[in-house]
Amino acid sequence: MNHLVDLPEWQSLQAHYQQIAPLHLRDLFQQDPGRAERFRLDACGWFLDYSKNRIDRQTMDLLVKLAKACGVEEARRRMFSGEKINRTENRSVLHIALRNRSSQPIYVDGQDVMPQVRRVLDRMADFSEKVRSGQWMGAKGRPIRNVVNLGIGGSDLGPAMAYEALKPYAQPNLRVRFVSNIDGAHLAGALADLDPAETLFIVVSKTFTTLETMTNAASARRWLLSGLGGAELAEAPQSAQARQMTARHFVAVSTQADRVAQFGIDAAQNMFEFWDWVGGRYSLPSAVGLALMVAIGPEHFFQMLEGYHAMDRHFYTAPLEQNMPVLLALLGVWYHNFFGAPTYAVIPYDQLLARFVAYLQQLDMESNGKGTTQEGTPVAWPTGPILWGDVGTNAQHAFFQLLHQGTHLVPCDFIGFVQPAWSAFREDYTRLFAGHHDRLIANLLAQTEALAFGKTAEEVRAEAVEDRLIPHRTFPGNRPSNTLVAQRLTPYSLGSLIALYEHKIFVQGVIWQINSFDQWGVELGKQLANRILPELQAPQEPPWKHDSSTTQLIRWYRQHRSG
Ligand code: G6Q
Repeated sequence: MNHLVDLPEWQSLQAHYQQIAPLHLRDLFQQDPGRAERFRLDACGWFLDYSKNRIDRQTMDLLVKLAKACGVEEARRRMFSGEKINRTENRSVLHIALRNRSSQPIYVDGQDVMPQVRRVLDRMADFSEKVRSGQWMGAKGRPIRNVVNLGIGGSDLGPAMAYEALKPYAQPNLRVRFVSNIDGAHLAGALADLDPAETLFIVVSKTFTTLETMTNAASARRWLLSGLGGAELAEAPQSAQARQMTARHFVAVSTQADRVAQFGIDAAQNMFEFWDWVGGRYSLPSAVGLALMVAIGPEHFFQMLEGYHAMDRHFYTAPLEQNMPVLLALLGVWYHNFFGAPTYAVIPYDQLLARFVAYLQQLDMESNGKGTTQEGTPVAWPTGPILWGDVGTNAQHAFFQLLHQGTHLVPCDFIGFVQPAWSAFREDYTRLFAGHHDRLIANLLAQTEALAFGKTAEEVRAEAVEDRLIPHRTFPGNRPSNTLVAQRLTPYSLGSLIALYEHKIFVQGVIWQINSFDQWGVELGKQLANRILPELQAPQEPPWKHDSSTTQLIRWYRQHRSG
């Protein structure tokens, strides 16, 4: 593989950067009246305006040439055809199969995976309908009213984010909660007002070994058994009675049938399978989305898959220069590698997307937070950016000060919708909350404009501002952003939005020559905690194997934990 920075396309971009860097967006807009028309793209119901970027036509040409030189088209083909592109784990990367709504087969090791994907989706739909209709009874013969998802990372963030985003679609008489943290406060808080007789737990873990999830699952089972059968039963989870109760209140989502069975869940009946070619952070459209499907119903879940699939098709078929994920990826590379911007912010102007940034943080930073190339050598260029953000307008009253007048360049993605999600369901809200939405969107648009064009000293002076305050009230502008708008936040638009970012991240990983699909940093965390845990709990001080700082902290904890 050619060294990225030695590619002639990279070097052309470096030279071109010298020409673009001194230009202001004010000049770029003035010089090119057709700019907004030129730098826009429609795909899968999303309208992208990327004209407020520090680019000209040549920038985009050069960036697309870079993508071609880096083999983005070939990498895309290899992913979609099931080749084992996750080389460090020797796995295919086929989240696109989970939402393949066409009749096209998709092969892994010569076997079409689509029949098993459809079979699991059918089982999920069947199960969801049973819970939603009250047909699925708890051990005391009562219908389920509460669903608690136990999982962490990729087994939590996707369904938790999408549940919040699609709440207007959720069945009102079902409470759905997500518990991830091993901090007992999370589980305790989620269960505090629930009746065990009406509560169903979905234990989601690809490996079924993750300390947080397994600890939460064991405690949830104790809570259930003690609530239904008393303290003694809670201490005998493998007894026949306990197993019967567990079967009515616990289902699992995993790739590991044996471990699921060991826990006491009937793997044949009550386990929903997924596969090692689905990475945790890409797993929402698999059985990992079961809690979401129970909440919003199979039909809406399938609409979300349609949205994903539409963006998959767009990404697969559109030429690079008209390919939304590719364009977003290239603009990201432009700022990250040429302007040296280490972070970017995502600001959804939609309260229902409150968890979207946290979700994207995992997707992006776990995928591309790598310092080793596919060939095993250290990278000689910055890779995965730091992603941050929050919902607008809240973010405006918090960190936007830094975006406008700080010393860092932070490119932003603004996301908004023409209509509020609830307008499809609640006519009374349209009346009661009239005016909110236009004000929300006015803020979004005003921010992108102010970031790009700023406010000159002359403009401030014209407002009769005291001379000494003029520098403080001047806004440099020239701060780039993308604006993404869709009609309404729906299962479809959410699915296509997620796929947009998934593929963007993939393209960047290809350009940076890293494997976006492993996560050894996460694995390390899992092992380290398991090593220290027995040392915290041992009755006698164990022989110390750590550095002096860690040893001191363990000792201090041991000395104080009984107090
Ligand atoms: C995601 C990561 C990680 C993973 C969690 C949970 O891509 O691999 O966030 O999802 O560590 O793992 P389990 O599903 O195996 O419990």
